[in-house]
Amino acid sequence: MAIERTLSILKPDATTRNITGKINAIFEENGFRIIAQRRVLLTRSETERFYIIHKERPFYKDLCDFMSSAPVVVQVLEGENAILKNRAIMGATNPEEAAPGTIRALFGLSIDQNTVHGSDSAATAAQEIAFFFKETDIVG
Ligand code: IDP
Ligand code: MG
Repeated sequence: MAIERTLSILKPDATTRNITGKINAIFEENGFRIIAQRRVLLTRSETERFYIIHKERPFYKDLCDFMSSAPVVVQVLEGENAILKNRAIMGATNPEEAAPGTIRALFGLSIDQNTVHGSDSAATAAQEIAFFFKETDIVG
Protein backbone atom coordinates (compact mmCIF):
# COMPACT_ATOMS: atom_id res chain seq x y z
CA MET A 1 0.00 0.00 0.00
CA ALA A 2 1.16 3.48 -0.77
CA ILE A 3 1.69 6.51 1.44
CA GLU A 4 -0.99 9.01 0.43
CA ARG A 5 -2.09 12.52 1.33
CA THR A 6 -5.70 13.54 1.83
CA LEU A 7 -7.47 16.79 2.64
CA SER A 8 -9.37 16.89 5.93
CA ILE A 9 -11.56 19.70 7.26
CA LEU A 10 -12.70 20.00 10.86
CA LYS A 11 -16.06 21.68 10.30
CA PRO A 12 -17.63 24.59 12.23
CA ASP A 13 -19.42 22.25 14.65
CA ALA A 14 -15.98 20.94 15.69
CA THR A 15 -14.35 24.35 16.19
CA THR A 16 -17.34 25.84 18.03
CA ARG A 17 -17.48 22.86 20.44
CA ASN A 18 -13.69 23.06 20.94
CA ILE A 19 -13.11 19.41 20.04
CA THR A 20 -10.46 19.84 17.31
CA GLY A 21 -7.74 18.37 19.54
CA LYS A 22 -9.83 15.29 20.31
CA ILE A 23 -10.32 14.69 16.60
CA ASN A 24 -6.65 15.26 15.80
CA ALA A 25 -5.76 12.71 18.51
CA ILE A 26 -7.92 10.15 16.67
CA PHE A 27 -6.06 10.86 13.42
CA GLU A 28 -2.68 10.46 15.14
CA GLU A 29 -3.75 7.31 17.01
CA ASN A 30 -4.68 5.86 13.61
CA GLY A 31 -1.20 6.47 12.23
CA PHE A 32 -1.76 9.68 10.29
CA ARG A 33 0.67 12.58 10.39
CA ILE A 34 -0.86 16.07 10.20
CA ILE A 35 1.64 17.57 7.75
CA ALA A 36 -0.16 20.89 7.14
CA GLN A 37 -2.85 22.64 9.16
CA ARG A 38 -4.53 26.06 9.23
CA ARG A 39 -7.54 27.50 11.04
CA VAL A 40 -9.56 29.76 8.77
CA LEU A 41 -12.94 31.45 8.49
CA LEU A 42 -13.95 30.64 4.94
CA THR A 43 -15.85 33.21 2.93
CA ARG A 44 -19.16 32.26 1.43
CA SER A 45 -17.64 32.33 -2.07
CA GLU A 46 -14.75 30.06 -1.01
CA THR A 47 -17.21 27.46 0.30
CA GLU A 48 -19.23 27.75 -2.92
CA ARG A 49 -16.07 27.07 -4.96
CA PHE A 50 -14.88 24.24 -2.72
CA TYR A 51 -18.24 22.43 -2.93
CA ILE A 52 -18.98 23.36 -6.58
CA ILE A 53 -19.45 19.65 -7.41
CA HIS A 54 -22.61 19.73 -5.26
CA LYS A 55 -24.06 22.93 -6.73
CA GLU A 56 -27.17 21.24 -8.16
CA ARG A 57 -27.91 19.36 -4.94
CA PRO A 58 -30.74 20.57 -2.68
CA PHE A 59 -28.41 20.85 0.31
CA TYR A 60 -25.80 23.07 -1.46
CA LYS A 61 -27.00 26.39 -0.01
CA ASP A 62 -27.28 25.06 3.57
CA LEU A 63 -23.87 23.38 3.22
CA CYS A 64 -22.21 26.62 2.05
CA ASP A 65 -23.97 28.63 4.77
CA PHE A 66 -22.81 26.19 7.43
CA MET A 67 -19.22 25.91 6.22
CA SER A 68 -18.81 29.70 6.28
CA SER A 69 -20.64 30.18 9.61
CA ALA A 70 -17.61 29.74 11.93
CA PRO A 71 -13.92 28.82 11.63
CA VAL A 72 -12.81 25.51 10.20
CA VAL A 73 -9.46 23.72 10.42
CA VAL A 74 -8.11 22.66 7.03
CA GLN A 75 -5.37 20.05 7.15
CA VAL A 76 -3.41 17.54 5.14
CA LEU A 77 -3.20 14.04 6.58
CA GLU A 78 -0.46 11.69 5.41
CA GLY A 79 -0.28 7.94 5.89
CA GLU A 80 -0.72 4.48 4.40
CA ASN A 81 -3.82 4.39 2.21
CA ALA A 82 -4.77 7.74 3.74
CA ILE A 83 -7.67 8.62 1.43
CA LEU A 84 -9.84 5.54 1.98
CA LYS A 85 -8.59 5.01 5.52
CA ASN A 86 -9.69 8.51 6.50
CA ARG A 87 -13.13 7.91 4.96
CA ALA A 88 -13.40 4.80 7.16
CA ILE A 89 -12.28 6.65 10.30
CA MET A 90 -14.77 9.46 9.54
CA GLY A 91 -17.78 7.16 9.10
CA ALA A 92 -20.87 7.59 6.93
CA THR A 93 -22.08 11.06 5.90
CA ASN A 94 -25.15 10.77 8.14
CA PRO A 95 -23.94 10.35 11.75
CA GLU A 96 -27.01 8.17 12.46
CA GLU A 97 -25.66 5.67 9.92
CA ALA A 98 -21.99 5.96 10.88
CA ALA A 99 -20.33 2.87 12.34
CA PRO A 100 -19.68 2.91 16.09
CA GLY A 101 -16.35 4.49 17.02
CA THR A 102 -16.09 6.59 13.85
CA ILE A 103 -15.63 10.37 14.19
CA ARG A 104 -19.09 11.11 12.85
CA ALA A 105 -20.69 8.52 15.16
CA LEU A 106 -18.80 9.93 18.15
CA PHE A 107 -19.23 13.65 17.42
CA GLY A 108 -21.59 14.28 14.46
CA LEU A 109 -24.74 16.22 15.30
CA SER A 110 -26.67 15.79 12.05
CA ILE A 111 -26.12 15.16 8.33
CA ASP A 112 -25.27 18.86 7.93
CA GLN A 113 -23.19 19.22 11.08
CA ASN A 114 -21.18 16.06 10.62
CA THR A 115 -17.88 17.34 12.05
CA VAL A 116 -15.39 16.36 9.34
CA HIS A 117 -14.75 16.45 5.60
CA GLY A 118 -12.37 14.04 3.87
CA SER A 119 -11.36 13.70 0.22
CA ASP A 120 -13.03 10.76 -1.53
CA SER A 121 -10.47 9.81 -4.24
CA ALA A 122 -6.87 10.41 -5.28
CA ALA A 123 -7.95 12.97 -7.89
CA THR A 124 -10.17 14.83 -5.41
CA ALA A 125 -7.44 14.76 -2.75
CA ALA A 126 -4.89 16.39 -5.07
CA GLN A 127 -7.39 19.04 -6.14
CA GLU A 128 -8.63 19.74 -2.59
CA ILE A 129 -5.12 19.94 -1.10
CA ALA A 130 -4.12 22.44 -3.81
CA PHE A 131 -7.28 24.46 -3.07
CA PHE A 132 -5.98 25.27 0.43
CA PHE A 133 -2.22 24.73 0.51
CA LYS A 134 0.88 25.67 -1.46
CA GLU A 135 3.40 22.87 -1.76
CA THR A 136 5.79 24.87 0.48
CA ASP A 137 3.17 24.92 3.28
CA ILE A 138 3.16 21.11 3.43
CA VAL A 139 5.98 19.73 5.54
CA GLY A 140 5.97 15.95 5.41
P1 IDP B 1 -19.21 13.36 2.41
O1 IDP B 1 -18.88 14.59 3.22
O2 IDP B 1 -19.46 12.17 3.28
O3 IDP B 1 -18.22 13.11 1.30
P2 IDP B 1 -20.98 14.38 0.34
O4 IDP B 1 -22.05 13.59 -0.35
O5 IDP B 1 -19.73 14.71 -0.43
O6 IDP B 1 -20.62 13.63 1.72
O7 IDP B 1 -21.69 15.73 0.82
C1 IDP B 1 -20.92 16.82 1.29
C2 IDP B 1 -21.55 17.34 2.57
O8 IDP B 1 -22.85 17.84 2.28
C3 IDP B 1 -21.78 16.26 3.65
O9 IDP B 1 -20.65 16.05 4.46
C4 IDP B 1 -22.93 16.84 4.43
O10 IDP B 1 -22.48 17.79 5.37
C5 IDP B 1 -23.73 17.54 3.35
N1 IDP B 1 -24.81 16.67 2.88
C6 IDP B 1 -24.71 15.60 2.08
N2 IDP B 1 -25.91 15.03 1.84
C7 IDP B 1 -26.79 15.78 2.51
C8 IDP B 1 -28.21 15.70 2.65
O11 IDP B 1 -28.89 14.81 2.10
N3 IDP B 1 -28.76 16.65 3.44
C9 IDP B 1 -28.04 17.63 4.05
N4 IDP B 1 -26.71 17.73 3.94
C10 IDP B 1 -26.09 16.81 3.18
MG1 MG C 1 -17.74 14.29 -0.33
